[in-house]
Amino acid sequence: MKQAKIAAIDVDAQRTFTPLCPDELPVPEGDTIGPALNEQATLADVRVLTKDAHPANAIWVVDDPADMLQPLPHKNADLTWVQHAVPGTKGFETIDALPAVTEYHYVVWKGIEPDLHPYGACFHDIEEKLSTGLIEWLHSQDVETVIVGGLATDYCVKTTAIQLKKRGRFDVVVNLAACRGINAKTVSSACDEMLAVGIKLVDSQLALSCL
Ligand code: VGL
Repeated sequence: MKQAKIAAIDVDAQRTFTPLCPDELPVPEGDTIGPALNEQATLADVRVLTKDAHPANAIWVVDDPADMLQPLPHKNADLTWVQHAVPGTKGFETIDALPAVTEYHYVVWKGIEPDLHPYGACFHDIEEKLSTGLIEWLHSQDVETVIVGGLATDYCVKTTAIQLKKRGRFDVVVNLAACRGINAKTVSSACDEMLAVGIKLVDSQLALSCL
């Protein structure tokens, strides 16, 4: 019989989402989650990294942060954001304490196309028609349980976790000790949305290791 495996997923744990990049999308304390991501990975058989990798001239880019979060008439780039996570810049780099990219078992680069700004790591598009291969790869590794951490709780962590649960049918645990969010209100509704689809939320390594 095949051994059911566990995967740990580090979602967008990049400097662009930390106070180290104040002109991008700084998430309070986003730079502090490296040790918690490493700890959760000790419980897993395979480790996955996802990274935003956006072109500087993407259609959703606005210069002024005051113009952010405006709806756009595009199915796969729904909101305006300031430029962030451009390959070759500091913001693209992973946060301190994480292993080199080549140490991961699988890596997903998200939002490379200028007219696609996905949040989840399982699909290149918001419409969820074009797979990144993540779900298929996890199935090929006999993964049944997925532990998710990263940035930001209320956007890419939430969407990735929900895709893994609904489209991959994995047991999904979001480790809030290894996540930080953009906004307390949207973090709270993200938690409600995740619980509503059967995702488990834990808030410490101890709780994670007791599951
Ligand atoms: C994210 C907002 C915009 C995230 C990415 O990684 O959570 N949030 N782009």
